[in-house]
Amino acid sequence: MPLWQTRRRTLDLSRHGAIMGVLNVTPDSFSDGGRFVDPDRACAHALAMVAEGADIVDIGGESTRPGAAPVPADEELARVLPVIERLRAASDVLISIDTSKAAVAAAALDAGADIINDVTALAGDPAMPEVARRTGAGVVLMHMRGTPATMQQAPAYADVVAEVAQFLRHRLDAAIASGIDPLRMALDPGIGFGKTPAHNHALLRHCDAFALDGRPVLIGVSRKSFLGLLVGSNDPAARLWPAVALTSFCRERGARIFRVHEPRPHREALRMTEAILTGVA
Ligand code: HH2
Repeated sequence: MPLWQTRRRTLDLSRHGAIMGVLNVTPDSFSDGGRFVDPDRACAHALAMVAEGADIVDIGGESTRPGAAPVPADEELARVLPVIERLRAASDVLISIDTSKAAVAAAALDAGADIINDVTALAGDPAMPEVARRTGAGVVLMHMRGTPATMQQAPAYADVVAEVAQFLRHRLDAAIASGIDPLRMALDPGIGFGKTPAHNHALLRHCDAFALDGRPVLIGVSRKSFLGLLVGSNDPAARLWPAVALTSFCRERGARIFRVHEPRPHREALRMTEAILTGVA
């Protein structure tokens, strides 16, 4: 029975999966860099995603695209805090902070965020586990090979599914050992983070392998380049339909949280898939 406890609310994901809408407050994110650097515009886009059915808004101030350079904490905070403050004042939606820095996570939680989405699985900053424990935030533990600067340099695995599952097992155990309630954790194989297209396909095909201890699995495929390869296009807009297909497929394979740029089509695919799976319209 996948329950996910976040700071203020518990999501019951047993029947319906959740949509996490992406809000990149960055000048350089790979698909929407620069569109939402103005906090009012960013907040308006977040509210539009909520109206489209986003259950969570994931706010990030540092791009993790392949080759991206790290951003200092004060710069990251200056990008995300005004947006979190505005969104929290305007809506009760769950807010997640996409960061691997403890100082950014702590300030974001103080400003009203509910979830820490950490692409380093709490290993990037030694102070992060304590922030997660003390605040009672929901936590996304994601697998990445290397760092965004290096991760796409010839990634190699003997058995990608087993190795990613083993990494997540290790990080989940470490988080539990540092005092974080297991019910607060969600697990993510990190599609595109140090993986070839074939690795991504294998991870998606076996995404049920990451539901360790019954924790909900989060999948983030939206607008990623491997989607364009199959449809023979470099245009991020052409990546929507393959991504929607994967939301449906991964829900059928047991994933429960979907990190996407366009909530409406993904939500509709999810609800249709769930009606078929459960026999309840
Ligand atoms: N993907 C991206 C960023 N954060 N977090 C989780 N848990 N899972 C993901 O797959 C994931 C993530 C990359 O996508 P995006 O935010 O659109 O781009 P950028 O990192 O360039 O801002």
